[in-house]
Amino acid sequence: MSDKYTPVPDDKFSFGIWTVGWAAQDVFGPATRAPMPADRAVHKLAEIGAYGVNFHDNDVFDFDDPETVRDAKIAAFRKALDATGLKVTTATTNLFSHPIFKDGAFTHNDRDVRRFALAKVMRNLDLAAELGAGVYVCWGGREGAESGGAKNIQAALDRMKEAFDILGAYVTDQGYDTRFAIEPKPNEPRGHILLPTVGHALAFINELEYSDRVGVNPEIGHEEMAGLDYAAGIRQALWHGKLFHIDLNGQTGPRYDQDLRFGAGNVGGAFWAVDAIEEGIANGQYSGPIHFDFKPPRTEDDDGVWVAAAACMRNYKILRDKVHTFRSDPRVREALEAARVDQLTVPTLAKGETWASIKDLTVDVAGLAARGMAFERLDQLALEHLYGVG
Ligand SMILES: [Mn+2]
Repeated sequence: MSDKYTPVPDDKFSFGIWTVGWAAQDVFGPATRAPMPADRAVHKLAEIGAYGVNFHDNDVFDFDDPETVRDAKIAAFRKALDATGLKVTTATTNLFSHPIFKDGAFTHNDRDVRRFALAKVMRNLDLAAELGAGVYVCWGGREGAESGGAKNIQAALDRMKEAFDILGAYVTDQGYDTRFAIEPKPNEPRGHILLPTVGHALAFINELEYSDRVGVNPEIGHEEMAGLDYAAGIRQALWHGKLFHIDLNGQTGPRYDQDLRFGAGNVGGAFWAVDAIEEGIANGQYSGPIHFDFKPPRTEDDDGVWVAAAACMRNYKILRDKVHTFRSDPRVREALEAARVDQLTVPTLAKGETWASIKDLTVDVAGLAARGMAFERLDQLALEHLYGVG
């Protein structure tokens, strides 16, 4: 059955190979599903209407595969891409699974590990460029600590900057047009992770030598784990011109990283996230894929994996529809005006004015203080569109 919510490649939906490929091992028990070769994930994703994929080096080949095995697995991956027409939108490095990375990669206390980690990234940057990935995601999952004395945070930030400066020089020297997208997360697997939120990452990027090449990849679950509003994070990243990629999934408040399918969990948050992303696309500020980084729950078999993956795309299209009808509803336009939302785009000083123009200003304090903002009417209209009665 297909309807207007059936995904098509023009929707630019993409998935991490590791999402549908997750065998569902967790802290409390082993895998409940069989391992999935990358080429099978590519074929199945194409079948359900995806446009592209993102991969870690070790989603395609194992950490310790000999060269010949590595090459054969890359060839199978490439063959599946060619056969399906799926694009490689994004790539990334696994710097967190192998025990060598137990204290991180770019900020491991052991210098030998840091040097090895950078070599591993450079090698996969070559593959990413070969396969056409424009964005290279950097999730520093193990860059952090469980205890205060274990990590010199200032030195760790020096080393993190050094790593991005080295990688910026590498892609520049190779002539790649690669852009890096830092993915913030507050905790898990480490007790505290460096660059825990979009805001921390944006401030850090300002200190980098190749800062033009570095932006952010905000994930719904990660921001919500920190108790933050994802849509506001997306909008601030857009404001800085730094939204290079997005990781969509579902989360229910601050708890472990749930990685639910997109649209599950905080449904209202998902609505406003789509609103922010669609505005970024319409304004030409975001042109990347609509990317999903979720994990089919451990309860699901192979069928359940594809049900959940298809639902991510379907839910995005359903919410996109609802956002568009919300924004074009004349009652919403009236409500926005009543809430004076448009007035915020008017500069506080008029042309030619300075601070002196307002220093001795008097206003009707009681009158202004008494004016209601009419936000409840506006938000109720949003909810009614979301509930399907708008
Ligand atoms: Mn996550």
